[in-house]
Amino acid sequence: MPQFEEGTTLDRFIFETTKAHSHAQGQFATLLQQLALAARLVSARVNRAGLAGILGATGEVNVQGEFVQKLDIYANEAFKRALEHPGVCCAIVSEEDEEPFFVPERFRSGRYVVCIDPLDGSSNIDVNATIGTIFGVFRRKSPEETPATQDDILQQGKEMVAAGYIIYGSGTVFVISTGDGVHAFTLDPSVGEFFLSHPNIVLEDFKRVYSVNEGYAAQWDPKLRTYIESLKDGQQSWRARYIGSLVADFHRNLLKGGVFMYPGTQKTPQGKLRLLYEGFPIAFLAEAAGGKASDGTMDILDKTPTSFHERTPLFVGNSTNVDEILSALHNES
Ligand code: AHM
Ligand code: MG
Repeated sequence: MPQFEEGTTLDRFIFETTKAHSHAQGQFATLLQQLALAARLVSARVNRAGLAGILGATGEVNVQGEFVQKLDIYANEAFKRALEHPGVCCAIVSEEDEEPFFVPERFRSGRYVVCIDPLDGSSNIDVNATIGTIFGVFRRKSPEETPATQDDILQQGKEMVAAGYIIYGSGTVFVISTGDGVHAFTLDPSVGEFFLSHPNIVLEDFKRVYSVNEGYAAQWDPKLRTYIESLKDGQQSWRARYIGSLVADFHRNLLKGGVFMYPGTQKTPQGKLRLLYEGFPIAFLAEAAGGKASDGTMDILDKTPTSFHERTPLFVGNSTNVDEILSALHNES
């Protein structure tokens, strides 16, 4: 793995990194560059949102039955358009689309499958809080230039070859791992280029910070409730941080330490987050940064989805933090 200095452009990073991967060739590099292009488009639109009068709901609901904001639609289209034509991608699973989007016949059906949440945390758009795009990339199983199949998409998390997110906050940051470490690139909007700002991110050791929506505590497994209550004894200086935007909450913990949880509840035993385009990419990044991600029973990346929009509970962060939660959940006393 080549070493990179702060200030390296994302383009150069992509070029050097994909050279080092035997599976890469040109398609993988182009795929990552196209993701970065769509990220720049979405970032510009997010920054202009208030001015352009595009805030507010369209009145439609998405396949999850949730309110769709106009920016969700823009982001979904931007990523699909960027990925459909260069001949590098065969299928895209998006949170916004019930069925996978298969690259149309007029374009070459390339080697990769992209699973994406184009605009995560969209309930935060109207309050100007941080939102993000989450993506995971698989290599297809079927031959290139044939129509992609369901088996190309429903792969075990471990099969992912890259994952990342783009965070649209006080700045726009592109966080990526191709398996060798996690690197963050910050967009300089004046030149439209991402520059390496956080090379080789490693999750901090055990940290007394937790991120979870405690509003659902009455619905949790009592063992989790007992564990979270035990953190509040006033002796251990635990802090809570939660905005309700997975990218923002995870990014904070990635850089500053802490553990994120979205457990199942009595009403929703599988929680809320989607495995293919939320759980898998976040777990891939956490592991690449030396951490761990579990659904409470098994490692997230050991899971194999049986449907495109499958949900999963998620506990992710520093390994010691996650292990402590797992022992609390499996404590027999
Ligand atoms: P979304 O994909 O519809 O935006 O929903 C996912 C978001 C995550 O970003 C966040 O972790 C979670 O929903 C917050 O949910 P809750 O409000 O139940 O805590
Ligand atoms: Mg989402």
